[in-house]
Amino acid sequence: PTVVAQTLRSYLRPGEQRVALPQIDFDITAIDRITIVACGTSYYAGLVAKYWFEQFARVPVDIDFASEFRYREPILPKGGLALFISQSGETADTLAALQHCKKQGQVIASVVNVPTSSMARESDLLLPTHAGPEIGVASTKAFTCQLAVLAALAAHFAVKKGLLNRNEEAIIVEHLLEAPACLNAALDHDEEIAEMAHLIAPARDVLYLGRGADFPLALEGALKLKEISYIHAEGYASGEMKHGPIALIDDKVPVIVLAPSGPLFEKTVSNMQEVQARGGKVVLISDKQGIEQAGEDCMAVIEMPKVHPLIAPLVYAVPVQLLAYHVAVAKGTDVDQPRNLAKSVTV
Ligand code: F1P
Repeated sequence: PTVVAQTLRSYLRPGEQRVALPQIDFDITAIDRITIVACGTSYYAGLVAKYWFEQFARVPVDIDFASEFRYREPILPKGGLALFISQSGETADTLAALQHCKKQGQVIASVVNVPTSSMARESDLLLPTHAGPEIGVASTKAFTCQLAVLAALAAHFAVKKGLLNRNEEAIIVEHLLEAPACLNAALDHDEEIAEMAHLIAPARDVLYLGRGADFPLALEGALKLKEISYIHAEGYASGEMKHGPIALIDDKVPVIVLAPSGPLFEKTVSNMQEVQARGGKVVLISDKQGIEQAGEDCMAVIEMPKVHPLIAPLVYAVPVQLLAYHVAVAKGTDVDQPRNLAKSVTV
């Protein structure tokens, strides 16, 4: 929460309730396509941002893993913005993709933890987080701080494009400033999640489901569990479950459902019912309203505060990170130094 608050403070002007980005020497309103490129957890932060840019700023977004992007022949629009996200700012695939886009005349923006990194130096627009170095290998606070920067950037685009008026901008800023307190409220569930971890630790496979901007959280939750507890996990868009993964469901596959209440909730409830009808054990992560509506037949529930959709991905990152952490502790794996993983993948 502290580093998310610091990050937000550097992109928002709380007194004036405005979004304030570093000086930009290009015309933001002329940008009609954004290409996001990143790896791992940073890629999932980018995928959340795709939803935000499209929803709030109505800018179409392409997104790709840097490890794919650099080996295909991507079609880049003239004058487009290429946005790179990286904790280290040194990931080889992401840096190579950045250099390719630069040669193609794209405006280069990067969201990095390290303002002196190679990616930072090559960018036209540097958007640092205030996450500081991660203690372990797996990216955690970098993710929530990246989301904080990207939410401010999406709001800035929307303001510049005239899609958010002064009042709407103030409301968005207010909600973003609530994020650190909501993250603290989410962290209060630490003990409860530690107990629940014993239900997940024996599993061989775990499925994570989410919709909209919370779908990338399902991917990130699955990645964190794989990275530090070595349990096979998959993240899916809730509505995609019936197109394949439903075949995996039985009483041995826990299904973690990330579903804040709201317009998409009903749909997710019917996906949960499909799981439960096949003996699947659901862990529902939702707010009070969602849990009252659909928590009854779940194996476990984790109650998040009710939050604005723009900050839900930041807040819901906490329970999925805590769950992965406690499952790893229950299994006795090395949380800070997971096998086979490098802090910065530079080859
Ligand atoms: C990307 C990344 C991390 C992951 C691990 C390996 O790094 O995939 O998300 O946690 O450390 O590298 P970065 O480009 O964000 O530094």
